[in-house]
Amino acid sequence: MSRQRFRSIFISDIHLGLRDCQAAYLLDFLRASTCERLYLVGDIIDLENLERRPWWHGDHGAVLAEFFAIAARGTHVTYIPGNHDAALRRFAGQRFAGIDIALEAVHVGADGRRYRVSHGDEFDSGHRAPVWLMRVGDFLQGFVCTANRRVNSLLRRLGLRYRPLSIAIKLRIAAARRFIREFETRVASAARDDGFDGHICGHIHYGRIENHTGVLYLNDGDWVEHCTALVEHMDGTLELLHWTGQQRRLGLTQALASPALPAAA
Ligand SMILES: [Mn+2]
Repeated sequence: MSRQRFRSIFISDIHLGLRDCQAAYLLDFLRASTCERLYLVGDIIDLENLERRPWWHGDHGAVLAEFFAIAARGTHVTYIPGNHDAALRRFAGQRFAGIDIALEAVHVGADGRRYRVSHGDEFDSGHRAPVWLMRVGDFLQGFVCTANRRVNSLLRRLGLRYRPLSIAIKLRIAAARRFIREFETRVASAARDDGFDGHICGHIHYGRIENHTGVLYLNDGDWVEHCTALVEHMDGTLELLHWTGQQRRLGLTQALASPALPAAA
């Protein structure tokens, strides 16, 4: 099988060690692609969950082995820990088996655009939700994941394609829409203040490419519910891919042709 070549691949929120991690789809994507630069944009291993509920699956180890194999083939691999693998942040600046650990990175696209790359939890709103509300949120998230798993195993048995349930649910909840919009705005305005052309992050499990008046907000999504990766083509075009079995372009995917943006000042 010939692999699809990308200049860069950005993936995050894989949550290895969490039952709902879609490791098999991710393995399929990694084995079908090659790239010059691979950015692991946080929440790769869910150390936080592993501490509470130790659980592991062979596919999850295979994903880690694949990352090391990719680095060994000469791809620059950068691992930017997120809040669920924050324990790895203390190794920032070090290199393990060809994988560089960093708190954030600057990616220069083939078209010369400069993107800040970070997990994104630093943009969480300062207002903390009450603990009881966070518990309800955790419960709902678990419920959506379980429902997602059941609906999709049914779809698979019927020979239909994987459908991320939670995108549909989140988009129908006004509070979720507001949360996503406010997060995006904080990320994009910080990128503008610091003179970047865009910011590439993950964290909120909602893949998206959005132009905030000349500054790009790019979220690579997750591999728990949506199975999305942000890829940079050889000409610098960025695209959000949905990968479950066969490659699909998600409804919300936008390929962004280089001339579409005004040059950043
Ligand atoms: Mn996160």
